[in-house]
Amino acid sequence: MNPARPLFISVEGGEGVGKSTSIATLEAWLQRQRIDYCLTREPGGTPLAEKIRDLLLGIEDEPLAPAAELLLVFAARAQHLEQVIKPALARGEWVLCDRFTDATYAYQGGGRGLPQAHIATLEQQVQAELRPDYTLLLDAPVEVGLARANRRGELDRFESEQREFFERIRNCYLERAAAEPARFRIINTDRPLAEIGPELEAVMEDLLDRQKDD
Ligand code: Z5A
Repeated sequence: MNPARPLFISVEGGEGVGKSTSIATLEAWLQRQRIDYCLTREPGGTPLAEKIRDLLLGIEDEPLAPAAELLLVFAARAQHLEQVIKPALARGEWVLCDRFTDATYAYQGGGRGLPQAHIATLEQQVQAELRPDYTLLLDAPVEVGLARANRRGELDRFESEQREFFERIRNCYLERAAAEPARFRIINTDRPLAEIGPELEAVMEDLLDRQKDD
């Protein structure tokens, strides 16, 4: 049962910051609170959007033009919004989304160097006024995240980029968080997991309290 307006929460960060690990903690917290929720991810979240994800992450002989990459990301998002996110919110469920449009600003904007204004135009066309209520930005130095990601084995098309690409992504995320402090919560994940879990839970308690006060 959800007490009030459902929250749309995105989880963001660069490579190997521990998103998957943290999302498991967040999901367990939602279950303990008996909050109805929808856990989903981008790119992906529907069968068609998952096919677009495969195109985006797979390594092919033909290089993917940055503009094509951007449009594919938003094509997947348009589908995901209509099929999953908006219906879940309409049912009163919280939405916990593993990456959303901040990732586009960070990867296609910061990483690939596409103009932020192009991204903002697509964001407005595809999402209208819909934005996450809160965004948890998991942050760790690039070398820490890359070392963790490398330990996982085979790298996808993004993970195969050079270190500078990931530095630009991290800087873009941190700039966006500084520009919108009411929406972002930054969690330092360059720490033992045992310290990160309680902080994530404290953040969620705070968001729940704020929602009840709305
Ligand atoms: N992308 C884009 O370009 N534009 C967009 O608009 C969107 C996405 C939405 C897929 O994302 C790609 O899509 C992504 C950007 C692009 N780039 N890539 N690749 P993804 O989220 O599916 O992929 P990912 O970034 O690789 O996330 P991941 O697989 O979920 O990894 P992670 O969450 O960053 O890390 P993890 O799996 O939780 O942890 C990595 C390892 O570190 C693992 O072995 C853990 O046990 C370990 N770990 C985690 N935390 C710790 C701590 N604190 N200490 C020690 N070890 C730890």
